[in-house]
Amino acid sequence: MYQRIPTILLFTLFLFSCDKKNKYSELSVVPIIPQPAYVESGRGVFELTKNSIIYVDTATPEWLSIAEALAEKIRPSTGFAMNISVAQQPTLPGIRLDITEKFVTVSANTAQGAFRAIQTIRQLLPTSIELTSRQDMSWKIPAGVIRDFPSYAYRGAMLDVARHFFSVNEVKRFIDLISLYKMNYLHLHLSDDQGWRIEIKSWPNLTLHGGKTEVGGGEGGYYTQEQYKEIIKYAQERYITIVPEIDMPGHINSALASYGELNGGTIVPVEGRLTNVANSNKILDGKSKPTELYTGVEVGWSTLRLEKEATFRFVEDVIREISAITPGPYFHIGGDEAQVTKKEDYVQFINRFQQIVKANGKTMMGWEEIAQGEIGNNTIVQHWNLPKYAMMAVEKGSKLLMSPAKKAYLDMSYDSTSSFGLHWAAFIEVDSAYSWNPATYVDGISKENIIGIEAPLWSETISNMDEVEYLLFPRLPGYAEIGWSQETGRNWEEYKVRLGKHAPRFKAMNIDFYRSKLVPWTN
Ligand code: TNX
Repeated sequence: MYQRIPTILLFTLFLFSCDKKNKYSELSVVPIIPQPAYVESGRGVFELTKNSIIYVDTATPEWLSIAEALAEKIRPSTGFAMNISVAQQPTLPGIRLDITEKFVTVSANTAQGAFRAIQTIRQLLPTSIELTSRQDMSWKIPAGVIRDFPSYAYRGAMLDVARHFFSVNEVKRFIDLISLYKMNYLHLHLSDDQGWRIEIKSWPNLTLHGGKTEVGGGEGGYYTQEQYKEIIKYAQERYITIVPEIDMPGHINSALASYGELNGGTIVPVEGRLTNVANSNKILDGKSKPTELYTGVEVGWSTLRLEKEATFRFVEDVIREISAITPGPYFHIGGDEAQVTKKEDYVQFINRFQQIVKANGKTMMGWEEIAQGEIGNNTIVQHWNLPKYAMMAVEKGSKLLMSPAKKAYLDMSYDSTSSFGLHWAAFIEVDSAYSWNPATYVDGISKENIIGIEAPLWSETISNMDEVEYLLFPRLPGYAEIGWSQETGRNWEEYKVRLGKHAPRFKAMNIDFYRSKLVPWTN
């Protein structure tokens, strides 16, 4: 059966001959991250001029808004009008980007694919396309064909907005940065011992009290449900799905401080002494009494109270309210480092969370420890530390999301001189962050067991966008490439040269990146 594939066409009416040479005269040498599956250089170049027009042959609002997104990217720096016109063009077979002297054609069988292709066009155009002031220069793309498709379905990053709060605008900037590299999921860590960051209408004190501070004692903050919807919409327009996380039954002090009846007891955290609290028979203080707000960085000392009815009313209300305003398929229940929750209680918690998530129409996701529960085969287990939980999950039929701390944790310092980050798992230089394969990382696990990769950015040591960007860049493009590109031939020696050529693009985008000595940066 013949199915017409919608296309977006960048078309220049008149071609001016131009003597200024484009930096990259051949399509196959343009440093694109993530690397496309297939690139073939053609003859000549496509030049964007003031006469260029964007044609859309499928006049649905969704396709028109993608064409508009392309126009908006191009207009500020070129000063060109970039009119959009709806017209039928003969379609080309396959999902591809075809660049000739006259046309740049995007063919894709989904709007999402077209949006990803536009991120490639951004990288094919000169770096200055990212500037917001008008540049007087030529805008050429070498001719050729790019065919492309993702390796993994889930390609994500996580931002911890609980340890330090990040504003709606900061989250939008984060979304912009990950979308350039074709990532499609943003996991928001919305609660932790130090802060509760999303309005729950039926439990208002969670944010009014529990959102009041953060690590180091700053003023904290939270998103109203309206603001959360604004983040969702911004992400959706960039084909990014938000995964909300409420971390339970541990990492829950901000809720216990807000509603004492939820408190299953805590060990008073003393900085630097809590590592490896045994899972269990500790005598816990303060059951059913509100705790103090917490601004330190210890983990594993708080728990929900299993036997109180209020606990499951709370869990149901939180999951229901957030699920109702989350269009994506997943709800992440945390489940990590519940070191003062009794093992039997922990398993019961996970089983109940799973039922409640399912009753609200979502698929449960959780950190690897949830593999100890009676998890169903569509529950997603996020591997971060121990291979035994990854194996347990796969044996129960679950799929894994790969975030091994030694490789994929964006909050790990680059080396011992890094100004930000922790290093409990490893120092992660740019080469180490890039040089691993999710499909072979854990013995006994293979690609069919994995939905994809996520790079989490925990925020104990960072509190503003400059600091976020320093830890994200230049590692983020590498994680995006591991998720998107085919793994055959992946090699640091080649990648570092391609990455080095992105320095001017980072600068044009005002990204504060770490100038790793391992990368041959170009100016
Ligand atoms: C471990 S990884 C945690 C987080 C910390 C992080 C710091 C995981 C599921 N839990 O609570 O923020 O280490 O690197």
